Amino acid sequence: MKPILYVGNRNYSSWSLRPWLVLAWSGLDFETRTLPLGGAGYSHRQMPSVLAISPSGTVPALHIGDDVISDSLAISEWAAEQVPSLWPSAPIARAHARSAACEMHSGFVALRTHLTCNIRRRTAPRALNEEVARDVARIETLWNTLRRRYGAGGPFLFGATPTIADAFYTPVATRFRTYGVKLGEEAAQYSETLLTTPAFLEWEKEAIAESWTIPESDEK
Ligand SMILES: N[C@@H](CCC(=O)N[C@@H](CS)C(=O)NCC(=O)O)C(=O)O
Repeated sequence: MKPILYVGNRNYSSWSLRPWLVLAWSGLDFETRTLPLGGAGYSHRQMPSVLAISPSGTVPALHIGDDVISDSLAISEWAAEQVPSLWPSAPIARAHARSAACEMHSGFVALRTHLTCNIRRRTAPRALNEEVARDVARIETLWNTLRRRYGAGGPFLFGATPTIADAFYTPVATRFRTYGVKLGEEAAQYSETLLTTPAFLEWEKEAIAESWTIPESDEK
């Protein structure tokens, strides 16, 4: 039986998009099942429909036979064990890629709180508070530093092939687009690369077609 990746609403669930891209890029065979988030228990990790498939109360969750892996980075690492090109091959580049993915996984709280993921939404550019502006500046610096050092061979952070680090920053690129965040030329070009991979375009198409809404997220 092929692994099943449970994801949240494609429009809103940035954590779901990350390992879904990784699995799509890996070429591994997997099935995707979508659970609408929102309503009773949501944001407290107590939604009955999510708890039924993920003991942490969160999606994404990957079912591999009877095993459940319920964290975006752990799912991505599981894929990379089978498809090592999901990380760069040189050890120091790989360490930088892991560090970039982990910085996203454990940080950028202001960006995540104030510019929530909403793939199909477009707002007028807004003033960013100091903390969000600091997150945006840090992300631009990180992207440009990695692209200049490792990206000469292609459009991704580490060159021609997308890695887990690129997957982890794709939802960030959607937030910059949604809220009209102005980027420098290099970062804008990289952001556009993330938003035009065939896998992201497939996800986006489904996000646009979804009828479930989370009104709080559409009004922020
Ligand atoms: N650290 C987890 C975070 C997962 C997460 O927060 N998922 C959200 C959806 S994007 C969720 O399931 N929320 C349900 C809830 O909070 O009730 C990961 O990386 O997978």
